[in-house]
Amino acid sequence: KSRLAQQKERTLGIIKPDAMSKVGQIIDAIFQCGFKVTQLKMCRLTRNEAFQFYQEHQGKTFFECPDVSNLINFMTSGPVVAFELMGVDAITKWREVIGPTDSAEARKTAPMSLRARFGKDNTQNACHGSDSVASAAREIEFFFPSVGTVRQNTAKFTDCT
Ligand code: RTP
Ligand code: MG
Repeated sequence: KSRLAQQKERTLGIIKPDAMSKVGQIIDAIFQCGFKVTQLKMCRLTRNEAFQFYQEHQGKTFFECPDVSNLINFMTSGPVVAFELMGVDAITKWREVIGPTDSAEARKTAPMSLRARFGKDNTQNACHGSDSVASAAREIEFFFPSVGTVRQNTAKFTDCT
C-alpha cells in the first residue's frame, strides 16, 4: 500500500426522472468506473424538496421558467434514484463520467458520457453530480440524513476501504 494514501471523497449522484428506464445501465457504468455505492434510494421529490435541493439556482431563468425547461417540474415529474458514491477524487470523477450539462453538447464533446448516452437536452440530462465538497456534504445529508437512519432502516457503510 502506498505511503501516500489517496484521499477518498464522497459525492451525491442522482438518476433523474428522464433516465429511470436506464437505471440498470447507469448503475453498471458506476461500478465499471470503480466507484463504491455507499448509500442508495429511490424516491419521488415533492416540489418543496426539489426547490430546497436546487436552492443555489433560485433566480436563474431555468429554475422557474414557465416552459418545459422548468427544473422543478422536471425533477418532480417522476421518481429518481439518489446515491452516495465513494472513491478517490469522486466529485470530479463522477462529473466527468456524467459529462457536460447540455446533453447535446455532451454528444459532441464527450460521447461516452452518461448525459451523451442517456440525456435529452439542457434540462433533461439524465444525471446529477455534486459540484464541490461543500455541495456534496449538503446534498448527501439532504437525501440521507444522518439522524434517524435506524428508523429509516437504511444500510450505511461507515468505512469502505
Ligand atoms: P447538476 O447540478 O444536475 O449535476 O448539473 P450541472 O451542475 O451540470 O448544471 P447546473 O448549472 O447545476 O444546473 C442544474 C440543472 O438544471 C438544469 N438546467 N437547465 N434550461 C437550462 O438552461 C438549464 N440549465 C440547467 C439541468 O437539469 C441541470 O443539470
Ligand atoms: Mg450543479
